[in-house]
Parts: sequence; structure tokens; C-alpha cells
Amino acid sequence: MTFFARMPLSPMKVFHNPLHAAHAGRQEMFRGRMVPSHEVPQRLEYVLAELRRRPLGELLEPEVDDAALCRALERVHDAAYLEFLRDAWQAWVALDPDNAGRDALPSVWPLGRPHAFRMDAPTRHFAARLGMHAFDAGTPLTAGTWQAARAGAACALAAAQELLAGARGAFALTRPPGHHAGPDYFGGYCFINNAAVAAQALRDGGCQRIAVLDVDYHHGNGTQTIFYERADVLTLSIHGDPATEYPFFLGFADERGAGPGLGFNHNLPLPRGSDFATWREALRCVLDEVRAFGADALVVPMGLDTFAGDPICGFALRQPDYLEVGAELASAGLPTLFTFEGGYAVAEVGVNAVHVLQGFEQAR
Ligand code: Q9C
Ligand code: ZN
Repeated sequence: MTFFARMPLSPMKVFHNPLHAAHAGRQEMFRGRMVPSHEVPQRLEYVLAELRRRPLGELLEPEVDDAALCRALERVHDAAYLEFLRDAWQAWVALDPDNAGRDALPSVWPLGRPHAFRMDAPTRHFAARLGMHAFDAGTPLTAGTWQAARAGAACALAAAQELLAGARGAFALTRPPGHHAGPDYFGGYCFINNAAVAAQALRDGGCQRIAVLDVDYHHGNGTQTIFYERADVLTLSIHGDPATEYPFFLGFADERGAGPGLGFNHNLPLPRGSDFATWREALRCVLDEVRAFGADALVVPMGLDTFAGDPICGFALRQPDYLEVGAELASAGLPTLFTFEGGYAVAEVGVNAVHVLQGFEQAR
């Protein structure tokens, strides 16, 4: 018998992050220029507005114990990285008081090649620490980043607790997003891996096998890396082929896991321009894997940047397709936790997100 013997049909609870707007990046490096951030607070506000129009269930702020949150974060991220994030803004402003009016972005990295630059260089300079903990120059770290990211992870933890208490579905509506964040690094607009925090909290709450099915346009590199050597968390991702798409350096089909985790990661890269028929075929394929794995819970890092109208991505899903995405996900028949990831067609992201959730609710 699986961990969840009975599944009451309670409506989906939504945990939204009251501090999300404290993280508001001004600019990101994009093709050699500084451009306005794509990952903006308005994105979440559009989802909230749509949820008020089409309520799915209770809309709650997470109430989680501080110490419990700390423990949950340390289950997936290095303590030194969390400390870095906590103190980063203060260190940035200490470099130069004028920095208070600009966001922090890395501009030098150690690469990691042998005998080139030292990964253990004896420096605590903030520019060096930033380069050690970031993998791109598109993810501004701001005055409120730590507060927002931490409160966002609290949403993921509360949603996991909801599933452990018997709920069939829960949504962690939070930003910044999380699926690109790894054990000790940020990037791709992500700082704390909310989906990984949720998956690990489900494991620690007694679930034996968790499947994480990432539907964001971009490969969920952080989640893959966090669970790469583990057989208890199956990581699956459908995304734009990294041969041409961000994050370029991970997300290829031959990455199947390592050590005891060999066989427990599967990437389905699709060519830029793929339509819903192609995408849905990939989804059905990974859902078969979820069933074969015998997962007792499903975590879905939900990006809506697969939308045809997305300004920085290349798939061609249409608005009504998202209702079907939700219904397909419900066919797994598992308690399911959604996190909010990408989706940069700001005015449409609310309808698309709620379509997935409504499709899920109506099909279950
Ligand atoms: N020319 C998420 O969707 N910039 N992150 C890509 C491509 C970074 C996306 C630039 C995209 C990160 C959560
Ligand atoms: Zn994305």
C-alpha cells in the first residue's frame, strides 16, 4: 500500500507568499545589454487575481515554524549558501553605500577547471562570493531577495504539510521561482529550490517515493542536481533542448542519474517551436514513468513559459491547452503539489496557471 491510503476530495489549498514583492529585480543581463527584469512581481499578482475570479479552494498565507523552515531549507541547500543569501544584501551595500540603489549581479566566475581558478580561493570578497554562488548574470539579487525567497519556501513547505495531512492537491504560489537553484547556487531567477524543499519535506514526512515532473520551458537543472544520486526521488523534465536553449549546460537526454540514482532522472528535450501535440506526447511518456516508479506523491514545478506568447521562450502552447495539461497530470491519480516557476507573458500567466489547476481539479 502506498503512503496515502485514502485520498479525500478536498479542494486544492493555495499558499501564496505575502513577501514576494520584496524581491523585485530591476535589470538583468540579456544579450550584452541590461534590460528590465522579466521575472516581475506583477506575475504573481495576475495569478492571484485569476484565483479570486475562479476560486479553487482556500487562499492562505503559510504559517510555518521558523526552526522547521530552517531545517527544511538545510535538507536541500548547503548551510553556507543559505548564510550567504541571508547576509548578501548587507555585504553588497558594505562594498559601497551607493549599491543600496542597485541590484547585485555577478560578473566574474571561477569556471572550475583544474589549475585554472581556485574553487577554494582564500577570499571573502563579495564579488568572489557572488561568482561562487551564481551561474548567470540574469538573476539580480535585491534588498528583499532573501526575505521573499524564504517566505516562498515556506509556501512550499506548507503545501507539503497539506499533502501529508491528506490533501489531494496544493499549490505553492510563490516567487521568486525555484527550479534552477542548486545545492549552493542561484540563477535563472531562482534562489531557493521550492520544489526540492517540498519533495524532501514529503520524504521526511513519510512518503517513500516522490516524482518531480518539471513542465517549465527551461530544464529544471537545480532539481535534477539536488536529487541526481538518489533513487527515492524520480526527476523528470520536459523542456526546450539545451542545445539551443537556456540553461545550455544541463538537461540533455543522456543524463540518467548517477550512483544509486542511476535511472532516476529523465530529460525530454524538445526542439524550439514544438507545439502542444508534441509536448503532450512527451507528457504522457513521463506520466507512464511516474506510474511505473510507483510514486506516492507528485511535485510539479509549474512553469507557464511554454505558452506561445511567452516573450523569451519557444514552445507554442495555447491558452486552452493548459486545461488539458492539468487533466493529464490528474490522470496520475496522485496527491500533487504544484510550485509556481516561469511564465513571462505577464498578462496571460494568471489564466494559464489557473487553467492547469482547474483542469487538474475537474479531472480528478
Ligand atoms: N535568451 C525560469 O523560467 N534568461 N527561469 C534566458 C535566454 C534566463 C528562466 C535568456 C531564463 C531563466 C524560472
Ligand atoms: Zn522557465
